[in-house]
Amino acid sequence: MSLRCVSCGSLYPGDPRLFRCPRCGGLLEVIYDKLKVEGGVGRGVWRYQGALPRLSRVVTLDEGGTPLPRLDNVSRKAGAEVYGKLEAANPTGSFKDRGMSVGVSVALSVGAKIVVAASTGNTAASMAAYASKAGLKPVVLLPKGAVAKGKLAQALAYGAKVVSVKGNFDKALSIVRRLVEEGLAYPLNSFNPYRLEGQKTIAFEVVEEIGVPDYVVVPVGNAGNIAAIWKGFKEAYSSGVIDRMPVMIGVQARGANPLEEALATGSYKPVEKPETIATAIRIGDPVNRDKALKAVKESGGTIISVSDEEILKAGRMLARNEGLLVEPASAAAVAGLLKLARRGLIKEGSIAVTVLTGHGLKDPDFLATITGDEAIVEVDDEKGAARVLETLTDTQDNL
Ligand code: AN7
Repeated sequence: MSLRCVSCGSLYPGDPRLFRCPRCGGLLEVIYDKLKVEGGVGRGVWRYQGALPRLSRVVTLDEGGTPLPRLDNVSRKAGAEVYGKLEAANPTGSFKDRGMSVGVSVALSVGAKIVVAASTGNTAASMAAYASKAGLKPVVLLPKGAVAKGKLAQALAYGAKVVSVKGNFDKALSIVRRLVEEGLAYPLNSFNPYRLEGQKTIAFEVVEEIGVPDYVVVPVGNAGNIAAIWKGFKEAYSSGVIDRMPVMIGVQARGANPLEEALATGSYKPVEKPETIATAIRIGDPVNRDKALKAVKESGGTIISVSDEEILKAGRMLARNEGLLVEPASAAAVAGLLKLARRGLIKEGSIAVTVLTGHGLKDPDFLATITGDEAIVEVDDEKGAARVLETLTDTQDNL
């Protein structure tokens, strides 16, 4: 196992404490001498252990192996066959668990005692859960007042020390970088290339279940996941498991869209004050931008953005018409796909996978926004309840 710089191509031994290329400062990725992508035994992330770091002790909560239902209404609207990769089905309710299983195992292997991450919420909840299982102390740096309530409650419940940073996620991440440079803790943000290894298994699972889709649509925040999934497809291709590649579509929130802008203008500039209801992807300076931009360019894809209103609409549609409760960042993926379809950019009858990254229950404020108060009716007795049903049968043909 080695590390390769994605910017200058330099190669290094697989040192789990190397987070930047010593030559050019670029991001690193894990490469293997012997790569085996075919599924092994069981289900979930470690089914693909031939394509993951070999570790003496693996910390797992049986993450991965998530469902991939067909989204009938979204499909009709998009004029394509659309599936949703239900990452809410992971142990802490988001795709981060795939990465944390690998990342926390690596932390153990280097003898770390404290693990640290900046987070918009899901990384915090996930790292806290895996650290508690591993007997490590989790410390999370969260942007003050900008994390969905369920995620904060999760991180605290799993026993994390929460450091509330006056500022946004990007500031919290720059603090983590300095703490790590001082050797105070082992980092599990996605600049740690080992974490992304777990997340690439999303690609392997999709391939095993439905083959190679035409499009994979991924919400983009710090831009690690879209890069990880693309790496998964590339590895499946290079090992001969698949013979074609999907187009990668990244979706950012309108108020936090530095990568959409970078593609459109050809030059990268962070968004100083990112704003969106999708707090998970309220990130103005994505650390994995080089990997993500490379992934979408190589795949012939793009990065677009959607407004908060489009996110709300997609979230409501997923709940009301598909029976799926997802958080705003995940709804953004579906909003993005529908936007491209409206512009005629999704081929008729093609196959698309939307990565539904996190559970709706994590964000009660979002749930309140997509729920109408009129749905609750107070009654005193059976008669009152019967009247409610009668009004429904009057107005709709329910029976
Ligand atoms: C539900 O938890 O960055 O582009 O600190 O929680 O890989 O960052 C979360 C990101 C999409 C974006 N959907 O993934 C964090 C954090 C959900 C997320 C993303 C996140 P990346």
